[in-house]
Amino acid sequence: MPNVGIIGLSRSGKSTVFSALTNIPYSFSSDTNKVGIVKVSDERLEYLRDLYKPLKYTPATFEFVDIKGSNSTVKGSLNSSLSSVREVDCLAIVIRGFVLDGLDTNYVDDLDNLLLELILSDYSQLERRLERLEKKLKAKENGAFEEKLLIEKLLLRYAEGLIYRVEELDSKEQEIICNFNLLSLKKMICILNISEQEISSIETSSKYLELKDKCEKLGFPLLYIAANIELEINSLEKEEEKAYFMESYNLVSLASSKVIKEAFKCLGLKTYFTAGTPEVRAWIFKEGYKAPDCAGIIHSDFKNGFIRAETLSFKDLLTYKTPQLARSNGKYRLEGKEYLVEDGDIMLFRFNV
Ligand SMILES: Nc1nc2c(ncn2[C@@H]2O[C@H](COP(=O)(O)OP(=O)(O)OP(=O)(O)O)[C@@H](O)[C@H]2O)c(=O)[nH]1
Ligand SMILES: [Mg+2]
Repeated sequence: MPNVGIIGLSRSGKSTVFSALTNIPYSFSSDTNKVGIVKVSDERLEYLRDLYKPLKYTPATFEFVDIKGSNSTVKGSLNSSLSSVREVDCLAIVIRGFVLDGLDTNYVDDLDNLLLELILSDYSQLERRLERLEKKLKAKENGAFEEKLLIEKLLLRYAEGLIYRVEELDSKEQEIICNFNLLSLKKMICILNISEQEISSIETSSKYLELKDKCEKLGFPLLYIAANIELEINSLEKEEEKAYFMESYNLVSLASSKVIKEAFKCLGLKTYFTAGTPEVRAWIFKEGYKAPDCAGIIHSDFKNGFIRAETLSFKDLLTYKTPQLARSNGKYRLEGKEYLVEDGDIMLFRFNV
C-alpha cells in the first residue's frame, strides 16, 4: 500500500490535517507516529459496483502517517523522526497558513526551514558515506569513484541549502543515488493549511502566490486545505449535509481525495480493476508495469503462471454501457506478457499453476 508521511514545522497543523484526511479523531499527542488508512474514492469503481452488484466491494487503500515530531523547539520539528521520514514513499509538507497565538507566518520561510532540516540530515549522511568510501577508493573498487563524484556534487548543492530533484540527475547517477535514500530527494507535496476565513481569497493573496511560485520552481504540487473545516465536514453523518457544507465553502472535493490524487501523480501510480459478481476491486500499480507484474499484485502464482489477460478499458465499457455489448463490439482484448497496463483497464488474468 502506498503511503504519504505528513511532516511540517512544529504546530503547523499536521495532526489536524492528518485527522481531516483519515477521519481519525484529532489528538494533540505527538510522541508516536499515527497511521491512518483511507479508501481511495474512484467513480469508475462505483460504476462497476452498480453494474455488477458484487458480493464484495474493495476500493484501493492509501496510508497516511502523522510523523511524530519533537516539540522541544519552535522550529526543528523533525529531529527525532528522521528515520520515519525515510520510510514513507512521499512527503506531504504542511505549512501553517493560519494565525496561531497571534503569530502570522511567512509560508516560503517555513517551507525553506523545513527543507533545510532535510538537507542538513542528508548532508551529514553523505559526509559519513564519503568517509566510508575512502577504503573502497584506495582499493580502486568498481563504482567507488563515480559514487565519490556524485556525493561531492550533491554536497556542493546542499551546502547552499538547496535541494536536488531526481530529474536533474542522469540515469547512472539516479541508479547510484537509489541506495542513498536521501530525505530531500523524496517526492513532495506541499499543503497549505488555511483558516476558513481565507478560503475565498487565498488564491489571490500575495503570500499564497509567492509560495506557489516557490513550489513551481521546486516542482512540488501545492494544495491548500482548511483542515478545521474538513474535520467538521467529516463529523457530519448525512451525505446531503456534507454536500451542503462543502458547497457553502466552495469546496469541490475533500482534502483526502485531492492529496491522494497528487500522490498518485507524484509516485507514478495508476489503477486497474477486477470485476465480477464475487468482487469488484481496484488495484494500484506503478507506471510501466506489464500485465504479469499487475497479475503479481494479486498473487505471485498469477505472475509466475501468467498466460494472458483479458482486458477491457473502462472508457470502452462506458461507451457500450455493458460488458456484453463491449464484447460483441470487439472491445475485449487478449493481452500478453509484454502488454503495458493502462490506467482504468479492467482485467481478467488467465494463468497456469
Ligand atoms: N485556526 C486554525 N487553527 C488550527 C488549524 N489547524 C490546526 N490548528 C490549531 O493549531 C494548533 C496545532 O495544531 P496541530 O494539528 O496539533 O499541529 P501539529 O503540527 O500536529 O503540532 P505538533 O504535532 O505539536 O507539532 C492546534 O491548537 C490546532 O487547533 C486550522 O486550520 N485553523
Ligand atoms: Mg501533531
